[in-house]
Amino acid sequence: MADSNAKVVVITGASSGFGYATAVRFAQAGWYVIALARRLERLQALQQLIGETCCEIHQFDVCQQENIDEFVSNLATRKIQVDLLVNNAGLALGLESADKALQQDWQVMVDTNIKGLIFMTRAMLPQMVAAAHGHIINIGSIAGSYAYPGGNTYGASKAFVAQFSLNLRADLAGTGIRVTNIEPGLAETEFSVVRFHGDKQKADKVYQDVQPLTAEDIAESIFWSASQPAHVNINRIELMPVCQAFSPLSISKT
Ligand code: NDP
Ligand code: 8X3
Repeated sequence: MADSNAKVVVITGASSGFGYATAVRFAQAGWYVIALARRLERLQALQQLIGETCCEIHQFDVCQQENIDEFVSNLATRKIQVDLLVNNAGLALGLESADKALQQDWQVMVDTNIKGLIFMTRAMLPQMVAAAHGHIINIGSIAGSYAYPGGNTYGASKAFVAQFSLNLRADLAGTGIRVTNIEPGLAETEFSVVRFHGDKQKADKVYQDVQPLTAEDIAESIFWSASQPAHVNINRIELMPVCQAFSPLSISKT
């Protein structure tokens, strides 16, 4: 860490999409970025872009408790105090109805979006509570508030993130620690390629003839939430592209 006064942000899922853009945004503002993800070569490219003096990278799977434990103990050994944790790593898998969805896809979404996020939070919180300082920004989704066909377990996992964020606030009242849930709508990243198990053509169709949010839009909302004065807690931000709105409730006639 070149500048020992720099604020420190830990970002999960920093190899792509929102996480990558968030790393770039915070580095531009002089923060020290700790970028985590499974794809090391992507992290290396990020580190090359923003510079080794203001970014460190760790190959890291939020579903592996050993990775979480080793990471947190490494921070403690180096006496690195984290100002902000961005729990961004997550994914949707499949868009089939609940009777046809793959159980394995549901398992991975629960392990990543729910268990990865809560266990990372659980591991990082004691140092924040001890310092009476810190901020946790979770990446939820509009899918956590609005149901759509095929959203099933993905939407439910993001509803969990929304409620977990509120309950964290309840637990952390009086500690000085802030908690925010960012709930984006349609945004073009690798999200749909992952959702459709690598089918790029199918993924491209999602963003065809529309202007979705960008990863930079989300990074900006994360940065803005983190930049408020210490006495201000942004509870949640829901944002959508203008092209996206709500469907009427459906009524199936016999
Ligand atoms: P991307 O697929 O572009 O990025 C997802 C990131 O999560 C990647 O960096 C990936 O890295 C990481 N990741 C996935 N699984 C794990 C894991 N087990 N351990 C560590 N990192 C992991 O998608 P987005 O940027 O769009 O998604 C980021 C978050 O935003 C997700 O939580 C998603 O649900 C949410 N979201 C996305 C929306 C969208 O429309 N794009 C809208 C609303 C919310 P790697 O594979 O290298 O590990
Ligand atoms: C991603 C947004 O609407 O595709 O969380 O579920 S949506």
